[in-house]
Amino acid sequence: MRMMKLLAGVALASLLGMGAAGAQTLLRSSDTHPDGYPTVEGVKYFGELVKERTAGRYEVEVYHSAQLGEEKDTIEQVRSGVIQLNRVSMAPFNGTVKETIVPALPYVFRDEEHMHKVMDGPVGDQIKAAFEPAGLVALAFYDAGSRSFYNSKKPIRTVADLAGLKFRVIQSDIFVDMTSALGANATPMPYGEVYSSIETGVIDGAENNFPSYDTARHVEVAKYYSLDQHTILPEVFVMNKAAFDALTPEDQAIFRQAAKDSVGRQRELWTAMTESSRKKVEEAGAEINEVEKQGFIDAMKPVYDKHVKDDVLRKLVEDVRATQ
Ligand code: GTR
Repeated sequence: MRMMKLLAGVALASLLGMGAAGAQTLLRSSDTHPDGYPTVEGVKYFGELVKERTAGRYEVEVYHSAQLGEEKDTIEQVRSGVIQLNRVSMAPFNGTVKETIVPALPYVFRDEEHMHKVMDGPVGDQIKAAFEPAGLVALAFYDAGSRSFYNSKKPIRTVADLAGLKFRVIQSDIFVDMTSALGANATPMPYGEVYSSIETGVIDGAENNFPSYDTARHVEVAKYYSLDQHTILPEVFVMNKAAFDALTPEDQAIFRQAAKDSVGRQRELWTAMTESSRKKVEEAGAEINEVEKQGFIDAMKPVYDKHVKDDVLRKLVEDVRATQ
């Protein structure tokens, strides 16, 4: 109800062309994370740059903390133009923008530096371009570190330890298949339902990076965090394509450059928060352990066989591997 009211207000404000003080056009962006989270701050910085470089003709407002809804819903909102901008994970796009499958594959990147080289280069450009048929312009990729499993029952050290455990996974078939390939059960569900689902025992745990594990307070209900680091999947910052196409070529260049400039800021904040969140969760009682990683890597072959299923994807995976 609260969300419906908010959305009605948003739609009305767009119709009236209302903006914040002095700005002619107000652009709305969604984020599931709380204020201060590196992705929220990255988009806010983008907004500051856009405002400055367009002499206040455009202003960006970030609706953080899932005020506009869960990621799947806000993706529909930005595709249909109810909101103009959105910062989300790439996992929920795996079914609609097939190129996003590649960075979501388990252990496809050797480390975060490798991921940066790939996503800042031609492979990243090809993945960005693939968003256009879905009605979106991908403006930037932001860091999200690596995702690992955490649960309320026990430390996971080998693949065998996962047997029978139930995990919430992000909403993507790849994550479901990855978890099944490891012998555990996967339930895709919205991020906002994870805490209570672990608390009530509907699931045993979930998978995420340290800043999400920390800010969503999942550490309170699942204290065993096992560093299997199955994916190093970046986030994506998108804009509704019709809204982007309506900009003058000069403004389009300003938007693209501002997004590019926000990446450095987001990455710095990300590195700092990964460290501070890790400390915070340890203080809150998290037990963090290493895993026997090769076993996890070896178990992933069926995920590649099933999802890397055409020449475009096969070539992209080869290009990722060949990136030094
Ligand atoms: C976080 C990501 C969010 C959201 C969340 C999830 O790491 O930043 O955008 O996708 O994971 O698991 O739903």
